[in-house]
Amino acid sequence: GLGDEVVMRASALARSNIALVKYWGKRDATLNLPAAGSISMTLDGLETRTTVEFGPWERDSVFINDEALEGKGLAKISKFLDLVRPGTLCADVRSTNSFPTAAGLASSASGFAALALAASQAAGLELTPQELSVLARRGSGSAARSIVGGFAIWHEGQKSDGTDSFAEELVPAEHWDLRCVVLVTRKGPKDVPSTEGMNHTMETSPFYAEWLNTVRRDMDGAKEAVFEKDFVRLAEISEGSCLAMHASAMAARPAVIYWNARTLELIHEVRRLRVQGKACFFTIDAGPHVKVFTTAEDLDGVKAYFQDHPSVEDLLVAKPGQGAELL
Ligand code: 2P0
Repeated sequence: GLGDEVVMRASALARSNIALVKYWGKRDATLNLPAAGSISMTLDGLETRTTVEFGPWERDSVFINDEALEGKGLAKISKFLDLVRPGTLCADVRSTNSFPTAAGLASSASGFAALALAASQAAGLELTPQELSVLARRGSGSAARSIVGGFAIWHEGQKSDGTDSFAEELVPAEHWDLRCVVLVTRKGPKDVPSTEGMNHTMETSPFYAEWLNTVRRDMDGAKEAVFEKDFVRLAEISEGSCLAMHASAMAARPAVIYWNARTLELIHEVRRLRVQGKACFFTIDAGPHVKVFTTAEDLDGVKAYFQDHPSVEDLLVAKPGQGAELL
């Protein structure tokens, strides 16, 4: 009867994350199963808020920062929504990012994590945290990690159905007061999308198998470094993982080169700053921006060093953040 009607609507918040041991390649592109595990820190303040409502409409509509999504972007969300959609209902999705899209920070991690939580809740599903991470993974691999707060490990998993490839919290945000200083090097042309970049690397790079070997070696060390708050060890492993990932991409044919001249300049600056005694290391994702990890103690020094640097267009600071939450 009328009294039974429920509003199929929910809102969720999720934060972006940055990998310390990188994800670069899929063993199953349909289920988004990674070729290896990865480890990340969830970022406070870099947030996506998403509201999903299901209703008897003709088609899904999606607005990101008040702009209607069309074409391939919309098709990707619709396909994702099919995983939780009640019957033939369609969805109205409204999503906003707290961070500038032009900063070149991945919004797919926070975006699909928030969408997975809001859409599953709106559909009346009660998923466990693991199931939620598996669902977010179907949207974007790195989104599996944004379900979790603090420091996350995304398990490679063994099964072909993907049910054991989810992220879980290694330690909560409060465990280690690290800071991530994002150095934006430019607001320029679009990069090769990471899905494309990793598939192409996997298919053509002579270094791809060796890249995977580095991940398998780095996972345990990074885990221990996080548990023990061993900054020097995490710095070595994380920079090594980043450079090995980029080396494998650069060796693809044709090459996938995400860096610009400023990226390389800033890599050297981080190394100089470290020689001067500041706790810092860099990491770089599928774009030209440089993320500098440091301690709460050395944050001011690192910020001051890069604030007015000619290779830095913009600078953002994040600390460890919480996992995805309902609003
Ligand atoms: C990471 N990146 O571990 C790596 C390092 C970028 C470089 O995860 O194809 O958007 O949607 O699963 O998660 C970005 O890739 O790729 C990413 P899909 P995703 O953070």
